[in-house]
Amino acid sequence: MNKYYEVAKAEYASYGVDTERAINALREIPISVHCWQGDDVVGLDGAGRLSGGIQTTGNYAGRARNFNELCADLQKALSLMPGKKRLNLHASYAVLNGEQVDRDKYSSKHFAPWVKFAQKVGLQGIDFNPTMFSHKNVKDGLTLSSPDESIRRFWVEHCKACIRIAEYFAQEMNSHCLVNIWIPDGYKDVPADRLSPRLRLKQSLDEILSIDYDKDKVIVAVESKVFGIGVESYTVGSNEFYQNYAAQKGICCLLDNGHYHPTEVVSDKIPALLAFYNKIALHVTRGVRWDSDHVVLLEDEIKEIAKEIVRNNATDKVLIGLDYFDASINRLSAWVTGQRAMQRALLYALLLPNDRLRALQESGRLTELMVLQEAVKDLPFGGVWKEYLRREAVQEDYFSEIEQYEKEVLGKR
Ligand code: RNT
Ligand code: ZN
Repeated sequence: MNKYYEVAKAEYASYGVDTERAINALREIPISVHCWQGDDVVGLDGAGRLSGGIQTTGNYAGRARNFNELCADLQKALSLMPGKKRLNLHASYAVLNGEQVDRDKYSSKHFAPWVKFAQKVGLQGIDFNPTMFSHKNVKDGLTLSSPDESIRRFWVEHCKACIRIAEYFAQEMNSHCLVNIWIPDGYKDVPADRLSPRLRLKQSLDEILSIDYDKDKVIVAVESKVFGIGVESYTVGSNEFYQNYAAQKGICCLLDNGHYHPTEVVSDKIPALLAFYNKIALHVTRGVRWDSDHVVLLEDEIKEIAKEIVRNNATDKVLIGLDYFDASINRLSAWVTGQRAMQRALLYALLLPNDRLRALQESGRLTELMVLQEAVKDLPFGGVWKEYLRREAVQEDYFSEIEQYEKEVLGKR
């Protein structure tokens, strides 16, 4: 035990907080680590460049260019991340080995190398995302809502294929697989018809969900968005559209905290949805002025998100995934910094005297509630984090190892 922890433990105990319990709880909360931070969301299936209203900026040296490089980078980054981890894959990371096959025909064999990798490095499960961007069949910016029937069908088939692959992941990993549907569909300028694309999207989703799949193993989610680059005026998959759709069909909503109006917060949406849904999925990101997908840092909103998960005993209900991509700094460092920030936010929330705070609110002692909420901000959180890292057998300093990896591996690419 480190000496900082001794002090922290006693201080927290004086507020009625059990640090041991917090550490043990944190170890059990899985975080799904996105594969796409490693290669600037380019993918392995030949698209070459990113499109669909999302963008990476920067060209820091050492981007992973193939499956082996991505796995090596990911393995290194994962080794520096404490806690339980899952792998969040996009369909564009299919390992095709030269085979001429399009996304509507992808099958489990194209992802078998990822299962092998996930098992080798001890991941808890795999989550999956159909990739409906960076592809020639995104026609006029549309996929599942396209008026071109052959385009719409192609993407429906792609999503069905993804659900089947998800069943395979769930089977092999012995853990559920979240399939998250996000589409870039929308218009740069004022459309003449806002309803028809949504009706087509609804029809497409109905068709996708009509296949027989194991609903305990595969959790299908829909991710809404307010706008994208070049898609500023209208987004087919809006919040209201997907939330109603998910409620009606008994599927899951995925909330990406970069996807709402600037003063709307996901932390407040979590308890709203918990009143209706058994599962909620998250894409944790950090938007700076827009949905910029900056690396997650320990900032206020991430703490609020973590509080809502912890306070509502929803660590099993809220599926936490990361979604950011920074190409301007060392990509491994970006990965680790963001994952650790999420873990720190969760630990911070676990270390609050949540029952006491709630009791103050419920009994209307709001002056005292404010005073206590301010006081706990000064508690020695760092001492508990240090101890957690020690028990997880990862160093506090991850930068030195990454710097060395940069010299030995990334620098030679
Ligand atoms: C885009 C969405 C989507 C993607 C990833 C790559 O705005 O957030 O989730 O970022 O799927
Ligand atoms: Zn997202």
